[in-house]
Amino acid sequence: MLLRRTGKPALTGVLCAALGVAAAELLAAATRPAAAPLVAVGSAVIDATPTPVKEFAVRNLGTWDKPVLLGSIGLVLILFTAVVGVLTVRRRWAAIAGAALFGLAGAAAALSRPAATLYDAVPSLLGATIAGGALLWTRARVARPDRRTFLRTALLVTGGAVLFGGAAETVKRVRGSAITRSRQAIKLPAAADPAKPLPSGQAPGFTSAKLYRVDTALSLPKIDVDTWSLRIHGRVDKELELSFADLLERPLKERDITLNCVSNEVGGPYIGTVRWLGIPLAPLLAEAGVDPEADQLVARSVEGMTIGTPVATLLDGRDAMLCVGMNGEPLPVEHGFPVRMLTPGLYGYAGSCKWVTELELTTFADFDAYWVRRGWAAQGPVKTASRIDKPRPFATIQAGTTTVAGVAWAQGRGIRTVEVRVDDRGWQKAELLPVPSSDTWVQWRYEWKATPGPHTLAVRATDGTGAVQTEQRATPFPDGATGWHTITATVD
Ligand SMILES: Nc1nc2c(c(=O)[nH]1)N[C@H]1C(S)=C(S)[C@@H](COP(=O)(O)O)O[C@H]1N2
Ligand SMILES: [Mo]
Repeated sequence: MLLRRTGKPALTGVLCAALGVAAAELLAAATRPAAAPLVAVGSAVIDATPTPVKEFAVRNLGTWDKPVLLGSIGLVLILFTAVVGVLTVRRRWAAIAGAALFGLAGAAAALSRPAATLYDAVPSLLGATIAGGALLWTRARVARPDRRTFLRTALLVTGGAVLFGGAAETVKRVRGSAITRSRQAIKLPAAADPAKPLPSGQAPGFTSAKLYRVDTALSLPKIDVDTWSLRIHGRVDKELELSFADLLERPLKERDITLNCVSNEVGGPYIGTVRWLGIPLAPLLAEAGVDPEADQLVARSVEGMTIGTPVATLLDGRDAMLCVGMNGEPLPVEHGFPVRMLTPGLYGYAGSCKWVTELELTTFADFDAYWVRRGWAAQGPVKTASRIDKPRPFATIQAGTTTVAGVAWAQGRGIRTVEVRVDDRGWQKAELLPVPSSDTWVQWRYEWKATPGPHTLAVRATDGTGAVQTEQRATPFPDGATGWHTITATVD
């Protein structure tokens, strides 16, 4: 009974909201993608999410974190608009109040985005006006007992929503494929300073075609290379502004470098080695003339991420660069197309801003970057770590000699030794496979004479300075996980 009385108005509320959202999405897609309300609300929620919840999401949802977030927002939206639909039957003002709340939330979210302009409120406000108008228009029809009228009304609103939504989707598609085409058309010059050929004797997987992805971008920034530019400013003698073509005129460097995320748990997957092509940063900074007092370089991306890197790490001779290529191709969109920063030896959040458009020279005292404001360490040097990849945790393996294998990393310092421990027997040296430089992980292997029964395997690395990886367990927050990766396996 209750369901019958509330079902129709609830559905109508949801449909009218869908119509408004679709209209707002269409206007934004056609004029300013950054103003699209759904992504704006999602991004605002991400920014406001407390660090422990974010950590939990990255840990337990992996790359599903974004679909789960959008799904949850959708669910809240459906519940809210269903209630507004039901209230509207009784009171006309419920439609107006509901729509206003709805529009203001979207507008506030859009305006809270780092690169927002006043216009960004417009799509949400327009969408809310349409949703509110539709609610008032359907109000009398929904109240009537006859089924035909309701059906016709619902179909009309649904049709409008599908039409607007479809058009918005098409506009986004067209823009996306234009970016894909312009990316494919880019001819990257050969590196003046090419990567050394990889030393022979590596196992498969030393470098890979794909890299893990971690970022806060709910929709990938679609950047037009022809209008993109990089501004180097702040505490410099001379501001520089470079186009993509300007960058490509400079000598390029190609390197195999391991990148990893500070959020990676011990044994976790957020690490990978790929071949990067980029413009060395130190000469650019020399050209701009960095104020000796400026100890922080803040990289800003088009969607408003800020990543702060110690200037000293960019000038100490390591291969810090502005990358334009990955694995012989222009950067993939999800890895920062057209240009990202890369600072070997620092976790991604502290040195590798994707979709970068600004480099500002400042100080750590004057500016806290995005993750620092959320409690993460201001500087993010990579900690020495190691991982067992084979056998897999809880695997059942055959008795006899079996190869235990994995990786170890301490970018910049390099890995001197890796040791494996089986149960409580002592540490045994593993064999290290060759590496091109200290900026990549090292593959290791250990021949284990596996005897029947359950076994516990642990690994630890010693870096190039002689420091042994600590056993002390630490969570990823605030400056990177520590502890020995330990797995159990059963031998038949
Ligand atoms: N613009 C932007 N750059 C970013 C991030 C981001 O959220 N936005 N995340 C950083 C983090 S935390 C990491 S670990 C690396 C991941 O780079 P990848 O996704 O190319 O592997 O990008 C860094 N650069
Ligand atoms: Mo990260």
